[in-house]
Amino acid sequence: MSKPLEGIKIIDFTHVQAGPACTQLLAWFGADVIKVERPGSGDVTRSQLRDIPDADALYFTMLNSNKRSLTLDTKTPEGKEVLEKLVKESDVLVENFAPGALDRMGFTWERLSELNPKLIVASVKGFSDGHHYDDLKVYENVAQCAGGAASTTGFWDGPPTVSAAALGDSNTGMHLAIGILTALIGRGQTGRGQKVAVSMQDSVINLCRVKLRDQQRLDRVGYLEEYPQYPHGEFTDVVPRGGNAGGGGQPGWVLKCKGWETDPNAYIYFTIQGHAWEPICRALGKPEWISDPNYATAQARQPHIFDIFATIEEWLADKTKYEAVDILRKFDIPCAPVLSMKEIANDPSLRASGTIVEVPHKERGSYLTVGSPIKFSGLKPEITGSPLLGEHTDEILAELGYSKDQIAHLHAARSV
Ligand code: CAO
Repeated sequence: MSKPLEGIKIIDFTHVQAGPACTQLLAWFGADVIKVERPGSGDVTRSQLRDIPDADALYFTMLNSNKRSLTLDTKTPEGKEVLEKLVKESDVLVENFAPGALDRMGFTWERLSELNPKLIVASVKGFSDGHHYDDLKVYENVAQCAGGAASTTGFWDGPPTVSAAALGDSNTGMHLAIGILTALIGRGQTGRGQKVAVSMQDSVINLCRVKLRDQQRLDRVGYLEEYPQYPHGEFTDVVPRGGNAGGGGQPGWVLKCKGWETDPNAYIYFTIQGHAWEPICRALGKPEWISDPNYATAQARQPHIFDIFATIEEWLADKTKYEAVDILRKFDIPCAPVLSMKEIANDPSLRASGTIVEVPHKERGSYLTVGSPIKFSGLKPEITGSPLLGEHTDEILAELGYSKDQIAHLHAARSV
């Protein structure tokens, strides 16, 4: 099966999570992704949170599959020369260094496009260029706080809360991948590369647009009827934290099932979708609620929505989360069990679809990783293990035209 990005060469000058998540995705779809790493140490995640002494950590292996690794000290003259050769032969350079680091290395946008006018230079930064915080180094949770996610996540009586989902990192990488693919199509039209920049703050804001919707509704009417604060609680002039309430027009909540006292994930998410009210009442054995004016409309239900959830929890008390969903699915009620990472790791459907995959690794043995969440009719991405540090250095240097002696000299000078 041919891969759509075959023939696209990418210099992967990324580290930690935001950049590597982007280039890994492009590698799955066929691009030749060359991860450029500092000799001796490499990407810091190789050694962060190790579970096996001296072997690459899962943090690294799960974000760098399908890539090749080239060690290169781009601060030495020889290292710069290798990078320049690579730039001339590549389609894309992706980086997520601290602001100004690439410029300090001597590889400004002007210099890179002079070396290769067709090159696309793609960057992740914490804040966008010109922003009053554009000098800051940024990690995941910083971006979640700066992008509006933290102020709107959690419970009203608790502090701003960050999500476990990598809204700042992997999400930004996905945005950058879209930018790169767009620039590649643009290059087909103009023959020229361009600079593509995505900030972590902007990427979080993009996912928080429903909260900006709510801010404007709150400004206009002073309350938000789908939040738990309505109608009994207080609203201030900012979007509050809504606990586990649904983000759209459908009230929902995380509800206890059988075993919740000992199992931290014995819960389901239950959504009270307006037009599903009748089947919900039938499923719960409460047919009298269908025509009761206190329950019949969403507006009538909202003042006592938590009493309704409490009644549903009584119904759930003798059912496991799986049994409950099996009953509710027959009534077309949108719901799902709250799944632990252990359950996700062992889920046969996720294994069958290639979303959770086991891949071999030269040092670790096999490990689990997340495969492509994007499914195609004409492409089944094959996930391979991540490269060892510098595993492909000699091979890549030879492809660039370096002789065996020259490669030996680069090693001796510690430039690769
Ligand atoms: N050869 C020589 N030098 C190299 C090199 C190589 N192959 N690779 C990196 N370096 C150098 C850089 O040039 C930089 O040098 P200077 O500081 O002298 O310019 C230095 O290594 C450190 O780079 P850095 O500042 O990017 O790394 P850091 O660990 O201090 O900061 C991070 C990490 C992530 C906070 C920062 O890179 C950043 O803010 N990136 C942008 C936002 C981002 O992507 N954050 C998400 C990270 S995922 O959670």
